[in-house]
Amino acid sequence: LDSDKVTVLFVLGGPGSGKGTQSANLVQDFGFSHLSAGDLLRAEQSRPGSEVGALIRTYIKEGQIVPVEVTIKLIENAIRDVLAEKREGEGWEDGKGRFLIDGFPRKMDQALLFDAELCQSKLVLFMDTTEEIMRERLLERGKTSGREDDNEESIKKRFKVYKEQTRPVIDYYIEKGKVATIPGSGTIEEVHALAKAVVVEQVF
Ligand code: UP5
Ligand code: MG
Repeated sequence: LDSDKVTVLFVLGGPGSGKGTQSANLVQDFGFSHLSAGDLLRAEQSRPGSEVGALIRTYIKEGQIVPVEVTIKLIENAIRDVLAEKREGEGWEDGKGRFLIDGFPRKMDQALLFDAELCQSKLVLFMDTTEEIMRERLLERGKTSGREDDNEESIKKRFKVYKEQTRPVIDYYIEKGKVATIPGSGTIEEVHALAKAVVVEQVF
């Protein structure tokens, strides 16, 4: 990807930290294209004829991270689809594609591959809150979400994988000076205001 034409922000944080919610808010504010790695995987899982659907399902239920080749391909395709569509139509005012990638990279191999083969992200928004709050939110959502991983057992596994595999990715980007930590325990509106201010200050 041509980094003059594409700006990528990652949105990271634990399960239920508000990545999806705040990404949607930032799309409203700034017109990013929002790509949720989890949503792309869930869509691929239920696509008839998918060769990796069954594999994705097992990984998600177990809270494990789907092999990097699968996920990075889905993200790359989604980015290319958006770029192709924008070029045909009106496009962005300055010709730049701006992407918010939520829930990825969540393991070091993903981060290294994306940085080396696709592009360097401009900023990482780290949604920071406590495990207690995240658990409460996920169990509440689980009453209606239909997500196969919104149950006590899967949530426990997701937290473990987050601590062991995703925190090191956040630390890696902290070392590169790319991380803005957003306190994520307040109301959706409060967290939104904090996230919006960071993007205004550091991206535009
Ligand atoms: N909510 C949000 N903010 C709130 C607030 N401030 N106050 C009160 N409530 C708030 O929010 C979760 C819930 O909390 C919602 O009901 C929301 O209304 C409420 P959400 O914004 O959805 O949080 P998010 O961080 O997006 O939580 P999510 O459950 O999506 O996080 P995960 O990281 O667990 O899920 P994801 O979809 O990214 O990944 C799922 C699985 O896919 C992974 O476990 C893994 O198995 C697989 N995966 C990969 O293998 N590779 C990848 O690269 C990505 C995913
Ligand atoms: Mg999400």
